Amino acid sequence: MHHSELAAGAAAVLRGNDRGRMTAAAPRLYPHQWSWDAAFIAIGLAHLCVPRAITELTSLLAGQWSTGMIPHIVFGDASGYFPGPQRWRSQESPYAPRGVATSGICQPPVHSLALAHLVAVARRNGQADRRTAEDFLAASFDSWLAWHRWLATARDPGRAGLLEINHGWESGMDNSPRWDAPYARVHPGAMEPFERRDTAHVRDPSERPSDLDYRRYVWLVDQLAGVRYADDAARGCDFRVADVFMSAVFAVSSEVLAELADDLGRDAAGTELRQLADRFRAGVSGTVDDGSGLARDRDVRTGEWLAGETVGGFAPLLCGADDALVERQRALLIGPRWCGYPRLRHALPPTTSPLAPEFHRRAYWRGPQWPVLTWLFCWAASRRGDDELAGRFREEALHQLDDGSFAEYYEPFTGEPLGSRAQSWTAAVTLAWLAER
Ligand code: 9WN
Repeated sequence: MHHSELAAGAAAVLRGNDRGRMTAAAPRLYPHQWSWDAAFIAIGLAHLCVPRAITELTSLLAGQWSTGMIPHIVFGDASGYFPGPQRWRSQESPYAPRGVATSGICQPPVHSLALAHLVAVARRNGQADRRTAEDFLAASFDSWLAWHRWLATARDPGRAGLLEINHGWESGMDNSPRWDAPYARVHPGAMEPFERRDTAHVRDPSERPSDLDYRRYVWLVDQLAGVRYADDAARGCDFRVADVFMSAVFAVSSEVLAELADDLGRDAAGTELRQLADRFRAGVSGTVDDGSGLARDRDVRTGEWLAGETVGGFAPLLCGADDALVERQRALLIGPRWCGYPRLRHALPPTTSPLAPEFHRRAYWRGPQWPVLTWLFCWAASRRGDDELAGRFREEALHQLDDGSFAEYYEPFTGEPLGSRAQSWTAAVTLAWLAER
């Protein structure tokens, strides 16, 4: 497909999923606004219309809690997603915003990347776009800062430089093998019955998490809602894991927010954010297993390290680390256990190594390739000056996207599109890649 056609297709997906002030993450499967999706969507929208990209982030911030938390879902009017507002019961929490229905957990804090991206695009455009974006940056800065402060305190109580999550959904990688051991210790008891809606929207249910997975997910939602999402009480729920990938996102995102603080002359905030970046970068590096060279999550409830060959292990490549570690991880990522695995249709990071026993070529976060993750690795490579790798991933990703379906994820051996079609963040990163060429 010609690149202008691909760009037109991506723009049409974002227009089609536009619900006025928010973009549905996907037309049927995810008909509301998701937190990290919204950030990637704003990155794509910046190339179409800077004010609309700002509206996306403004709508997300309307869901921010008084603690600073940005919830993982801000609900729109659509029905058909489970768990919806009635199950989350966010309005029973004293910290939730009034009049906006949200979930009660969060997702990886990629938002500063979106903010920086849209400010850069707007500055290149100049004139009205520049003014609008700079005004938005100044007006919203304290909200993003509050989000980072909340993560650094409520989610890293021991100041270990690692963020703790209360639900696999917070990682954004729901059924990744990363969470198999901690989920195996979650034993749902009697609970209010529910009906899954997700499996109605995909062709093959084996692409989605299992029913037992879902019982666990909903069990945790009920537990967290039961304590009204109070941070201290939530720490006692059945799942509590230090998430190394989210911590890496936080480190680099804090660094990017610090650069935006410099722009605004917010020196004290800049210093504080750089300290967070340092603390979390060190936290991430400290999890690396010498044998495998991969970073590891840790089950906070048992103290157990969660080793496994998943893409989360490349957290140091996202946030930066000492040269030797970056070199080692780079070689590993392009090597035969990962992108260089000979049966891959596209040499892009699979979510689990094809050589790992947990690998499953069609099952969601257990093997398929996700364009949005490729984009993150690409972004990180160009940030550290590795244009060779960034360019290689970008071109390979554009080949993968050439079918024009803008799928949620792709079968790594055949390139078959899987999950939702017309997934907003897939379209958004396509636009960002095309704009770079
Ligand atoms: C639960 C919206 C979201 C993404 C997540 C992805 C999936 C939701 C679900 O969809 O999660 O939050 O219902 O499966 O795992 O990363 O943000 O695209």
